[in-house]
Amino acid sequence: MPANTENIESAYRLAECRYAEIGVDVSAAINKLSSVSISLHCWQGDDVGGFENTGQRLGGGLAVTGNYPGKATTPDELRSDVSHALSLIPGRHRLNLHASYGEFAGTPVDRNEIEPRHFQGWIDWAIESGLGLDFNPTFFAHPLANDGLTLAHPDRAIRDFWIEHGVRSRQIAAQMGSRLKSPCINNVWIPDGYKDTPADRLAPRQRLAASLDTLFAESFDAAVVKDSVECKLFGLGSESYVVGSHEFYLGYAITRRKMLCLDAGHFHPTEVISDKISSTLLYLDELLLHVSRGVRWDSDHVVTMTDELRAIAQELVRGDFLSRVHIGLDFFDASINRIAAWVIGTRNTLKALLAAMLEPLDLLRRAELEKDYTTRLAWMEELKTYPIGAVWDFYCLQNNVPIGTRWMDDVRRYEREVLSKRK
Ligand code: RNT
Ligand code: ZN
Repeated sequence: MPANTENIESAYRLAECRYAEIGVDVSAAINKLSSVSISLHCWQGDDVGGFENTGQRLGGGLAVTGNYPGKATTPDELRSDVSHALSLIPGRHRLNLHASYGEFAGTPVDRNEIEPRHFQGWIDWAIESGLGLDFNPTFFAHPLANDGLTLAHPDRAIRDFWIEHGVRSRQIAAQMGSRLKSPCINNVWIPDGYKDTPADRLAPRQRLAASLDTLFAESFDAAVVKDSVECKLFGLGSESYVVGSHEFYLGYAITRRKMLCLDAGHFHPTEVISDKISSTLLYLDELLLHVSRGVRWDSDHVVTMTDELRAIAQELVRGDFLSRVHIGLDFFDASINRIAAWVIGTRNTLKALLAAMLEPLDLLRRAELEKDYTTRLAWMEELKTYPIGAVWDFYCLQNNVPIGTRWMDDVRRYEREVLSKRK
């Protein structure tokens, strides 16, 4: 049977009946899904390269592997690639930019010199495309970050350089938020740490807290910019100690009323962020998620439909947290078509949210309260093969984006016509 409009609609009607039987309103779920915006990370499009053109290595414990042809090398190419990816994803979303993606027109502009005007092209394009923007200061891929320390550096002049970068980044984020009339989340992640066992674990953390307090001193309306801080367990070259650990930033975010960013790839391999959402939201107003996938030593594989992705989505829906949790993506894979990577990761994230929105919550909660864990388990397992795909296909149809893997036809055409012509 072909996946034409008629068949997709009738599969949807059947699915609607199956869900209605267990008290789930499918059209309400679809409505809810359409209100979720995912922030696509610009850096999947060019292997975290940016447009400073200084020839600086990536560093900061980040590594991108693969040499798939056709990566974006200019802001216009990256915008065109993001637009292409967005055209294959249902819903209205956002773009998450790094400071190193400014438009510097060939003149070197150091990190402590960036200004809103260097991001005017992105702002104009976002207005035109109806997208929100998010932002990140870039504390890596720079000579003053090559020894693996930035805001926690023992040298005051180097700390001040990076503080100034953070201050300017917030001003740029504020400009984005006010021009786009949608708060811009400015997320601070720094690579600071040590490869081997430190002699002093305390002083770098004291310096980091002080640097952050200076960086955040200027106050902005939460309607234009929201600050977030991202923790990490370890990185390449910071295996033994990371200054900005989970405890560090949890404490910082609670006492300074900042948003905490939980990256799914930044914890021990059996530790999951899905279990941290309900706890941290008891003490924080909002969270930012970096939806990613850790694989062994890497924290940034393309997001697939894992148990953890589904659990994250379930937490957001079950706890009614969608208005307090901002969903960003964070992965970089240079071994596959980069646009496909965005499409796969974003569609999966939306699909996982849809699956969570289709849960018969009353039924599951009742079983749990009645200590009927047998029923709870039986239903949780059964739901995994409920007709989620039929609802997803219908949602794609409704949103005028390709059904199933048909989006691959568009990606292949774009690859032939655009990507393969790039040097
Ligand atoms: C690094 C953090 C951070 C980066 C981006 C590029 O481990 O996850 O979010 O991935 O800033
Ligand atoms: Zn991250």
